[in-house]
Amino acid sequence: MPPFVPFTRREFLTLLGSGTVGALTAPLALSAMPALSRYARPRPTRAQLRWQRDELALFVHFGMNTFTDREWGDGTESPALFNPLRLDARQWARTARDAGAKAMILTAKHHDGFCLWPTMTTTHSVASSPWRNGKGDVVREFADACRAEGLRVGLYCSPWDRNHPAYGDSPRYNDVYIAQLTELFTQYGELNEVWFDGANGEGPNGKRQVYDWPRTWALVRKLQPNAVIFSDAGPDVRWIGNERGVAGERCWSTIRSSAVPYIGASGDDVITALQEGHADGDVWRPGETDVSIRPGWFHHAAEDEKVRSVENLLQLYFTSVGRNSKLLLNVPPTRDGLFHETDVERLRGLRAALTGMRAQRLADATAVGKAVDARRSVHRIPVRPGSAVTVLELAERIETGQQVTPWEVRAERSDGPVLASGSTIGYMQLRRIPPTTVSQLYVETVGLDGAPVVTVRAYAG
Ligand code: FUL
Repeated sequence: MPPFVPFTRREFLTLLGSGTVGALTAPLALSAMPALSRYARPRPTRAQLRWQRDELALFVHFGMNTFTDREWGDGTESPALFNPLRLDARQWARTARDAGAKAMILTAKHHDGFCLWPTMTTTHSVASSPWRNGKGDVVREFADACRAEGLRVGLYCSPWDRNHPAYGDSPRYNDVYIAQLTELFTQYGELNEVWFDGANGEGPNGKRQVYDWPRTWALVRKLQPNAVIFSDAGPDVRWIGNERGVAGERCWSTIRSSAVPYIGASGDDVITALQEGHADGDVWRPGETDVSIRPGWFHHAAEDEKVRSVENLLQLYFTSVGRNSKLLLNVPPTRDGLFHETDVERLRGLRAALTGMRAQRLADATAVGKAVDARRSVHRIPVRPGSAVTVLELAERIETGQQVTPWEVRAERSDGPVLASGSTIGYMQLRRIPPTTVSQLYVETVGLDGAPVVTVRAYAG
């Protein structure tokens, strides 16, 4: 956890003076200062903050399935099939950077057990393939390319392994898995995220593998202390509960850890908890929205006409980043080892659409707001004349936790028409509204323990 730093008086006065009009000319009573209990709430670590501020990361599903045209290999595939003749990880990284992504996560090993790096733990790897005469290392090329383009590096190494003979012999396979992760955590520089799913099956001995998550997480902490750990049960970042690209309309970064007690926990209550989190959650565990740009996670030529449109990608951004989540957008390389040109073009379009929207900013203000009572405050935000507002953006200063519930934006006055409302804000809330010409926005927020710092922006894009 970062050290506890309450507002200094100077910081408080700066906030009072920034951005809002009128509302702050009346001094905010000191009694409306955030109650101290606010600081007992969970807050993000530095790694979690950095992760969230990246907003967009690309997921790269690449491996044996790319060559067999499958989504889940069974582990019997011959390494001879793996030969991405034009593989160029710099093309992936440049595309990601140009799309505005700040990080990428590669499937170092998927469920079929084929390792994209020359591991010592099995011969089922790139070392047994014809690619680069068995001297290649996709993880190395990926990590180098990310760093060359200024991207952070993440890895996904599937625990479910349908090839390894030790799978199902739990202690023995757990040693193998730890050895694989140790290679990945020690040979490829700093990682910002390690991605785990709970996929689980039986080994050749007919027994179900029992994973050792405490040992696995301890290894990450020891070897990659700046990485966040993703899984449905966290501990740092939680799955958002679906692969459709949609976070809960209500979405807390805090969650009751008991609601998703272990990786692979299932049931409607678990999914609701993942989607929405809890206002009174005991841990800070923001949601990550993983979704593919195509129907499948791996590239299939038959899906080349089914790449999401720019408008659809923008919608995903609104329902993930714009709902206090982070977007992990999967873009699968082809058998050549390159992102397909259609995917590249759509990503460029997404970037252009977001940049275009943000360039047409009509309002921008950050403040505590004027206290109406201990928890309720109002912010009056001036809007530049000339264009109609079509998008509203609200943000909390999440360094000190997530506070706002609920909020409402009205046009012009406290009794003006409601333009948007919701129950959470968090890192960011984005809302499209019907084009509305206004001279000021009237924003009302209620904090859990006191008056939170809120940024309000409006766009005409
Ligand atoms: C799941 C896997 O089963 C899918 O194949 C894919 O990798 C997805 C991101 O995670 O657990």
